[in-house]
Amino acid sequence: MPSRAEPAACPTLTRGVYAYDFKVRNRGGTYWYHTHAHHLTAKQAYNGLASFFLVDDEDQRNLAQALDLKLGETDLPLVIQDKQFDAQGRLHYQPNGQEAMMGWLGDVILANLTPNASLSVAPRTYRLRLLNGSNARIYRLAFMKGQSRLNFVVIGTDGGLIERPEQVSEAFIAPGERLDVLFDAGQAPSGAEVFLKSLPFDPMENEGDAGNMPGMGESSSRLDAGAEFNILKLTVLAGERVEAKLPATLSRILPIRTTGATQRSIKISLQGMAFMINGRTFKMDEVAFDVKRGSQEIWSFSNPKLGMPHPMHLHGFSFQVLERLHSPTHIAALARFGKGRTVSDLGWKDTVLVWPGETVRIAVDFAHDFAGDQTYMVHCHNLEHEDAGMMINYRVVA
Ligand SMILES: [Cu+2]
Repeated sequence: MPSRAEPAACPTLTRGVYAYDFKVRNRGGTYWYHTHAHHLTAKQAYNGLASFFLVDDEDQRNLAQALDLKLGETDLPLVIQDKQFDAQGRLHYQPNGQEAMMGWLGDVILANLTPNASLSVAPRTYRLRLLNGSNARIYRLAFMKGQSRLNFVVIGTDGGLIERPEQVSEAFIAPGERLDVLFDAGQAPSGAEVFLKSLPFDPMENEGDAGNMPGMGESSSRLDAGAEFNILKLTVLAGERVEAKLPATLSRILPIRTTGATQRSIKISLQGMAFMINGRTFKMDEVAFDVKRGSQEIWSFSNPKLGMPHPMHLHGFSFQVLERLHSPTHIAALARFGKGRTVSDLGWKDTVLVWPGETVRIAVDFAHDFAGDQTYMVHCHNLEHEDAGMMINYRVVA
């Protein structure tokens, strides 16, 4: 059971200890945890109150064995973040009106808290467990050798391994999302430098009036949303090439039963200077709607054309992305996986990026074995949006 220790006396801070004790029921996968103090989430997470939470299971162990992967050596959790630093090298976080509304962007890209990160790699396959731990920045990931894009293989998303390895040459990752990928460093000659980069893209942050509010200030970041930059440099070492034999299947994912599922519409809107969900802004003690425990629902997230992308995140339940409708061209171009879905939509998800003009349909199974009614949240994982109230409570009732 959680227990609370007496806070130690401190002149400026109240310090305390809280021992969490809970059963991990998640599938194996790359998870993370972070602060969730309302109105303080963005600042606290930005300042470092977040970390990985890796869960193992049989599928994960089979994969590690098949590809001879070792955590910390050839299986590398990698959190990607953007920060701003002041002249003294201290973390800077001071959103103006514009940044509080659009989200805070950094101009120094960090991979595992390291600027200009680099790694020497053997000519073999590596697993990179990518986490977008940024407050607001979206990345369009690719591996580049000079001007050529090298393929990589997506093996997992937010809630663990997907069904089979999927080879791609780029993928989007939004704040809160994870993308588990395999990269064969042996496809480049020894001595080659390969960059994990974010390719340029239209961030769609200035659709309509959003982002053009007069008198709210400019973004303080010297690196615009959608800009191109390096994240991690891989230098391929000499050595014998080891070619991985990828398993044909990684895991089994049973589709959530959707016949007879309740349909629910989750509408994003912009009112004044705040983004809202179903016309609401977060109130701690207000429940937006009830869901019947054990039921299946199809939620349709719709984002108006006038606005910006929002990574929508559910607490309590992983979900499956069923369909993307009315996607912008740069997303439609990656929709190789049926029903408008991209590789980032496969498997079990807890966060899904919804672009301006899009409707994204997800299936959720609200089965759980906790006693009584349970309240969970759905919110935007752009942390400035979340803090500004782009969050609602929903209750799963017995
Ligand atoms: Cu948002």
